[in-house]
Amino acid sequence: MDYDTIAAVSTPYGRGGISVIRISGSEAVQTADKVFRAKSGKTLTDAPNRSINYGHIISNGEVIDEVLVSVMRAPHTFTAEDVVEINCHGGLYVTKAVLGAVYDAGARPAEAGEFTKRAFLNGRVDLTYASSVMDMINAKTKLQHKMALNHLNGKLAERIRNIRESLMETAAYIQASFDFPEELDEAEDDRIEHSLEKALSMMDNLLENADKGIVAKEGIPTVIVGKPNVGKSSLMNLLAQCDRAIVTDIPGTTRDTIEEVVTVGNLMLKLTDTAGIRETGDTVESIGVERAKNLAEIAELVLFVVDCSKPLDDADMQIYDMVKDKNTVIIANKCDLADNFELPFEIDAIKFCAKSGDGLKALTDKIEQIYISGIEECTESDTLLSGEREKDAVKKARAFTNSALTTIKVLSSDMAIDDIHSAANALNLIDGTEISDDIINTIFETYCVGK
Ligand SMILES: Nc1nc2c(ncn2[C@@H]2O[C@H](COP(=O)(O)OP(=O)(O)OP(=O)(O)O)[C@@H](O)[C@H]2O)c(=O)[nH]1
Ligand SMILES: [Mg+2]
Repeated sequence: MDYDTIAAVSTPYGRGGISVIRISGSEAVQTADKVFRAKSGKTLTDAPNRSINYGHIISNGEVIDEVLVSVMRAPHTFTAEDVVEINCHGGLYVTKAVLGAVYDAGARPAEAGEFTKRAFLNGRVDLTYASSVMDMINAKTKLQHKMALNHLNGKLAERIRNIRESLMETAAYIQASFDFPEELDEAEDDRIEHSLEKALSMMDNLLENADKGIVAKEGIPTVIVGKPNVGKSSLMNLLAQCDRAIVTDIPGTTRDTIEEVVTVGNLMLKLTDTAGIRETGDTVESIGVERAKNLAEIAELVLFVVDCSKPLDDADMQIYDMVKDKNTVIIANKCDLADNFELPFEIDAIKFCAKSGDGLKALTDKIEQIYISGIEECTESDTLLSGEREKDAVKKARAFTNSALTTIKVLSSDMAIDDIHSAANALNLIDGTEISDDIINTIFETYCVGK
């Protein structure tokens, strides 16, 4: 399909050695020719495919920069369109000036993710690839990198394709036995059931591990709880590596919840600092305390902080009772103020000092021990669904397949065809092209401009 010609800076804005300005579309080469003067005197239109050309960018008769320009012709390019990439100097002014010249020459500013969207719309990549490009760019941990790479390599797409093909073959088989009953053996009903059951089990396998994939991508929902003044916000700041939450020696400093995504070893945590849990007459603080309790209930991981320099009291024990049956790590904070201490918990505590960071390695090891083996095994051997959208699609497909199976068992196989088709269509939402513009736009909206 022919789209208009778009351009954007594909490298981060700011000072850098070089900036890359990418132009894509049917007029990409001609547009670049309007601003480029090659040292050789040749135009880019005459330049060989996949060549790098040295010269200058000229705007209104003035030389703006000395550049290298690559010419890549359709269809074997990132977008499957003609693509020109201008490597100019990486200063803010010069980058903007070159981009401005390209716009003046007729290109339109690219929207966020528009290059990848074109790659998808032009059929060069499927949706699992397109939606993983940003995961690759955003990857902060080894696990996220591995997941994104698996998707880029097409492993998820392949699994989805296998399930869909198996469903479509089954539907075709049923249709044939309906159209030509004399040519097919009725005993083949078993085969149909077996093949649907196999599709179901492949989907179950994807769903079983979906949450691990989502957690690895979005961060483990984690909450820091404890009494006031034990050092919860100090722990938050230590993990966030910045002064995210206010820390004072006044109990009750934090009254609302504070969220930050942090990296701990090879994992990412969606971390929430909360108000210290205590009985309080202060209306605002008591709302904060309620929030803390609710979060402790729903969090996947709890970091329970106590001040080990003071004897523990009933309030500590009440919080302990609230969280002891969850994935809880107990942090014996302020160990710098305690010569020795004993804690009355059945779970081992980590000796910690949020002020100096002592104990951070032990805390990282502990959290990795809880999560990483499970997630790593999955990413190593398998392909994980990494988003709610994908998970919902498999769930839908599973429900249709299940209903088809019931229909075959209770009624007859030809009545199950519609459900089998619906199951296959639901899987299109993951990798296919038959999805609505709304969904496509939501996916690419989160992209950065230039990708
Ligand atoms: N000596 C020492 N002081 C600490 C440590 N961690 C925190 N503190 C101090 O303890 C006080 C309370 O710290 P915060 O991090 O605000 O405690 P909090 O649990 O968030 O308190 P609330 O928000 O009131 O619930 C501050 O004065 C911190 O500097 C530590 O490991 N050692
Ligand atoms: Mg606090």
